[in-house]
Amino acid sequence: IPTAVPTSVPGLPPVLPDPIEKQFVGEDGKRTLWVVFVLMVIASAAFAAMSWRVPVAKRLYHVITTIITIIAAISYFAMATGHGTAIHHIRIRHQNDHVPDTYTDVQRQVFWARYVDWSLTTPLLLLDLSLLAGLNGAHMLMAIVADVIMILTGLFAAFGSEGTPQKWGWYAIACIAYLVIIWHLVINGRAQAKVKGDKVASFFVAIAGFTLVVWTAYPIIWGIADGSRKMSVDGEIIAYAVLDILAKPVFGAWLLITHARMPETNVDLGGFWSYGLSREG
Ligand code: RET
Repeated sequence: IPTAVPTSVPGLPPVLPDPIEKQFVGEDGKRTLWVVFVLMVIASAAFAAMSWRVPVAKRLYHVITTIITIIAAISYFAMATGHGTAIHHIRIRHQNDHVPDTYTDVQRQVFWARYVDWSLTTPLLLLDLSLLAGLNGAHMLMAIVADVIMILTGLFAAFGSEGTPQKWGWYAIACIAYLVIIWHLVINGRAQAKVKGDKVASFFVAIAGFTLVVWTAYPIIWGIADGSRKMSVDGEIIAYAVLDILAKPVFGAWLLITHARMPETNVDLGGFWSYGLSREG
């Protein structure tokens, strides 16, 4: 049976053969996205309910933490329904010794909705930690700006071209920004937390240590999945799902429950936060 060979029609773009490899989301990935969406909704409702048990003046961590899981829920809804995703075309070059190089064309699905989520939620997670430590405004702002740079350059890396300095260049910049964040948490955060007393200091070391371990897994997963393409799209979804649950609902529950038991963790923001409260009586 003769096979049809795509030919170019004069005046139209050339017809290319089908890309050799398609890396798209499968059933397991989709199911995982829906499960995490539901968990994020439940966490948001639980954190909101916890906030109603304390006076408005003491709801700062509750508000920040609830916003974090609400944003994650929205992002997971988008991804589960097939939004917030783009197809990234990659041409992988195979270097051969004696014959000309060959190429594999790959289409991989990249969920950019994650980066929108992370660019909003990771600064809020850092805000939670900075307030807990009692970090000053200058250090807080630097850590948060480094964080936004890390996520945006990570997004550029995810869509960077293979075989050029682009992809790994952006990745390197993102990693440097991440080191700035670690510096602020480990050096400045710890020093400031000590000023708030031993109890807050040891809680800060525990929860910031947990944060560093979980956060550091993200660039590792990225390197395996998006960097060297050694993990399927479903594998990537499942890995990030586990990390997201640890970084948001588990982190949030730990922070809010400890906050309820440890009055030393209170933050007094004064003016803005208490504006209007005195009139309510
Ligand atoms: C990227 C790739 C580029 C290099 C680095 C990264 C770090 C990402 C991190 C993400 C944390 C996300 C969290 C989400 C909340 O649920 C962008 C993967 C360093 C640290 C905590």
